[in-house]
Amino acid sequence: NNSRQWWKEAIIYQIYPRSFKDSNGDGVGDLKGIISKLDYIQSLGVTAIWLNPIYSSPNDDNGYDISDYRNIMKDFGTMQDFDLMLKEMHKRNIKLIMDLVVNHSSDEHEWFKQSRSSRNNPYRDYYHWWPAENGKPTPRWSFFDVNSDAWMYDATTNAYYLHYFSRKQPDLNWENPKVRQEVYDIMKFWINKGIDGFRMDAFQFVSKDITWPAFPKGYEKNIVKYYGMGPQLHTYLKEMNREVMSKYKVMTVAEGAGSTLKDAHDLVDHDRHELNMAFHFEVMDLNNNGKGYSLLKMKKIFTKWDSAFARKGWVSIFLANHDNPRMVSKFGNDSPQFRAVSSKMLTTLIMTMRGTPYYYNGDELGMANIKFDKIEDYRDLATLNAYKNLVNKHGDLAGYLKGQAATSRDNGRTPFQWNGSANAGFSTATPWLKVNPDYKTINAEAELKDPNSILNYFKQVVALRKSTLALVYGRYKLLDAANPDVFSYTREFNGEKYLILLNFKTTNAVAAPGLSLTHNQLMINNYTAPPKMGNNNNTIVLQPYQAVVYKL
Ligand code: TEU
Repeated sequence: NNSRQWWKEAIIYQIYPRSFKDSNGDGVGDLKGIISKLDYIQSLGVTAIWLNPIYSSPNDDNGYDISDYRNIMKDFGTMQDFDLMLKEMHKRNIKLIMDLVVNHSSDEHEWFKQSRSSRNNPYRDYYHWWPAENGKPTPRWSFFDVNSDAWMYDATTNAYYLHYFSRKQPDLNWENPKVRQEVYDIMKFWINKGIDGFRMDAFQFVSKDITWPAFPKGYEKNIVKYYGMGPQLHTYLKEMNREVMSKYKVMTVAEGAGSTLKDAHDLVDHDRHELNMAFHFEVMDLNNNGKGYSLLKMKKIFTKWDSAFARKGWVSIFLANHDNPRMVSKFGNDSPQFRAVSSKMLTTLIMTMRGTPYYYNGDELGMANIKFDKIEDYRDLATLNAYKNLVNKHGDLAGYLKGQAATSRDNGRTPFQWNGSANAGFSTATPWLKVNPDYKTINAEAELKDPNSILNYFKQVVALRKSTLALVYGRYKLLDAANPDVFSYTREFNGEKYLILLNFKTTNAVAAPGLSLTHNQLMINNYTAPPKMGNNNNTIVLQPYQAVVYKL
């Protein structure tokens, strides 16, 4: 696993384009906005960008419902803007990873319009249809549908179509070789433009058992087990690898890694010729109700995944993305007292684990959850449809809103906070989603000026990661495993060794890594004063959320 690859050494910055920077005053971020901020992104030290979907879309799910895979969404600009953006990124040695959303298309895609028009249309088999004269199809649960029903009746041809996500996101039929060829052609189209990789959206769901077996009661609580890793998934991936990845220099990362370590392994074992790496969600599943989590569990999960991939395969390391609340609110502490230190501590974790770090835009400022209290403020269809569902069922709306304030995806999607001027400098118009009112103090301009800011700390840790192969490839070893407050580990490579100590608590905590700690070089510290030694040279007293990296 020490074979050097750019995508292992990369530090990937995720941009949510809708919320990054609006250049034309319509309240929505766009490609020209991104171009105008490339110097900022370069100054962070990151080496690649993963961009959420920018293709033509009616935006039922903010671009995850694509109506034309070879065009740019009107809100975001033009293909010329794209070409310029890519050129400007490459000029700065920043690679571009695009989202590939092919489990489903938009219902406004030409394929679907054809497909739904008649039962013998040549595009009929591009999607999954169930003739209504055969009765109701086997129930399937939908992530986003108001009724949670993934089968939508369509009167035109008296049939149901399948949509795991919203009813405007019909699932493509991967059993159809023509569909797969279409996808490979789309991939080649973007590769020929010069992009460097794909993040494969919901890809673990593409292969379905089209005998539609019934699932046991409550299966939707364990959806990846039932929807993930369908019978033909690996066959399709091998075919895609043959047709596309083996012929071009392009990296691929799967969103989702199945439900077992073996599933994940099978996706990214390089001898199997499928994908390069995968995002697993076990860490993200912690605190998914906003009520807290156990550090001991987190340590176990990171350690388990690291050991499973120590010899072969590669994973992504991340604590946030556009489908989650803000990193500092979910895993740290967004109170005024601890927001900065806990953000920095979490950043240190991401940048010192083995695996490619993916860092979500705005987290370098310590952006926090907006915590809306009214349904009117939300834009995410996931929140809105679940709310409607509850209204229909006369459920507990107040309780639901309280939960969403901590967990909704919109928490992670509020506009990027550039400066203290109106709308945080994101746009001259009213933004599509409210700006977090904390922008007066939490913004890029203010933080650039403050040497102790979260932003400047982020740059420092990124620089260390970039210049330290041990932090990329080095062997990971958990120390002081039973310590409920402190996460301690070493990374070791070619005779170089680093010790990382992270306090996850709001109080002082004692780290006991079991190493002699004299004469070590302190490389990173999120406090100004060096940490205090304990009673002997084997322990260190860490302040609340303190993070330190030593070179041993
Ligand atoms: O999300 C797919 C999705 O359902 C996962 O986040 C899922 O929760 C996880 O794999 C379970 O472990 C992707 C996009 O990231 C999201 O923004 C889209 O809404 C969705 O696909 C539909 O395209």
